[in-house]
Amino acid sequence: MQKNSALLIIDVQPDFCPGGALPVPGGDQIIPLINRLAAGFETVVLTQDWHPPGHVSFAANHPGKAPFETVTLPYGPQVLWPTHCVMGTPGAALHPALDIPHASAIIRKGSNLVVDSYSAFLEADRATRTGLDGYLKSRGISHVYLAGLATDFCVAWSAEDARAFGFEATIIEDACRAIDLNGSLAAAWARLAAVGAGRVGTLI
Ligand code: VGL
Ligand code: ZN
Repeated sequence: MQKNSALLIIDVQPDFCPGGALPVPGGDQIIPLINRLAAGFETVVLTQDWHPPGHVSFAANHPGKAPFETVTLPYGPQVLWPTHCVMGTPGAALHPALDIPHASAIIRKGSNLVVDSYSAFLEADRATRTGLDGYLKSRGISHVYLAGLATDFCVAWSAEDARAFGFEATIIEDACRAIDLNGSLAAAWARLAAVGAGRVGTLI
């Protein structure tokens, strides 16, 4: 892969895999492909969804609400999720089957008690940056390839923000899996097409 390209691996964590707290169907199946893809990139960044126990995105913190309902928060609509990726727990670790020793950065997101962060670049208030844009730009990266979980939430939001920050963005579809909640996957692909994000089956 060209030197100006980076692979961004989103939220490949046990809690998003079968047996985890918020399992994405087939979430673990993408790991061998991700390991092979990563070997072809000099710059690889991993993200971890990383929430405090009292996080605003957890249904358990909204009395009377159930997982997968939507509420309105000061920054907009928020899907309520089962409690997942609690910072420091085994479900929030990088998945142990990931084998990417040369990955150069790990971004943890969603640590603010009252703001979610699907995107690897910007929190859901759409204002607070994780710093990833600067990290990539300072290393001369202009094209971001994306893989991981879930296609229609954290991967899609990260790709949209990558475009907003001026990067080319390409989602590697075979290296992602979706939650697909009430049509969220089709909606995500439509938004991604609208911002000029690319979509490939696999690169290898
Ligand atoms: C994610 C729901 C809640 C994701 C994270 O990684 O796509 N989805 N938190
Ligand atoms: Zn989360």
